[in-house]
Amino acid sequence: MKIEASYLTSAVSPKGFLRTDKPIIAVAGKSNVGKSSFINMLAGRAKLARTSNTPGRTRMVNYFDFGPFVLADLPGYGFAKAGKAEREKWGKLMEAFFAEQGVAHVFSLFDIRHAPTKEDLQMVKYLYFYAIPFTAVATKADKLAKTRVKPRAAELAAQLGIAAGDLVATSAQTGRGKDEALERAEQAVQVFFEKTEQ
Ligand SMILES: Nc1nc2c(ncn2[C@@H]2O[C@H](COP(=O)(O)OP(=O)(O)OP(=O)(O)O)[C@@H](O)[C@H]2O)c(=O)[nH]1
Ligand SMILES: [Mg+2]
Repeated sequence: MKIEASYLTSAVSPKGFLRTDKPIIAVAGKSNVGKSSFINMLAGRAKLARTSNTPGRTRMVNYFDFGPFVLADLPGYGFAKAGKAEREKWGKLMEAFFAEQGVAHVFSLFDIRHAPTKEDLQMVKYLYFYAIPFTAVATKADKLAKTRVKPRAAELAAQLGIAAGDLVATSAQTGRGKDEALERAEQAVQVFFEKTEQ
């Protein structure tokens, strides 16, 4: 799939949510896990989504057009420095997002090096509870020795309570997992249109 991605718009509140006929695929995960870098990898463009060493950089929903679908870069959860008010604001924004946007699919990101946090597990529970189809993505695979990636990915899938086949190991540095993730997105687009045609 040849990708021509471009920035669309950002939303700091539900008023700003994008109205589109295209399927929306959301990218979720804790702060600093590599959501924006993952989007840039899929786009084949280094600076489409803003990345940062400072966790909590993306505070709004950023939308990117990917041709057949729209990717939504979600603000990260588990940002240690966020105060209570900020966390509540984030929670409300996310609830509204999932309630109103009718997402076709979610890429749920986890750092391959770490055991899932309480919030990571909550995210997976949430996706199951609302029956939102998702693909788990293990980011920063380049930080492990090559031979460690597959066994660690399988272990992480088990920790998340999902099938090993539903987890893709990626690296924004090497491009590992890019094609597999794009295939997942393509499948999600197909399913979305099959559903809307019924
Ligand atoms: N080595 C390596 N570093 C990565 C990878 N993906 C992201 N990073 C680094 O991790 C840091 C955070 O990446 P971002 O893409 O900004 O993370 P994010 O999830 O969008 O963060 P927030 O927007 O703050 O929630 C940056 O320093 C990236 O360069 C990867 O695959 N490999
Ligand atoms: Mg980001």
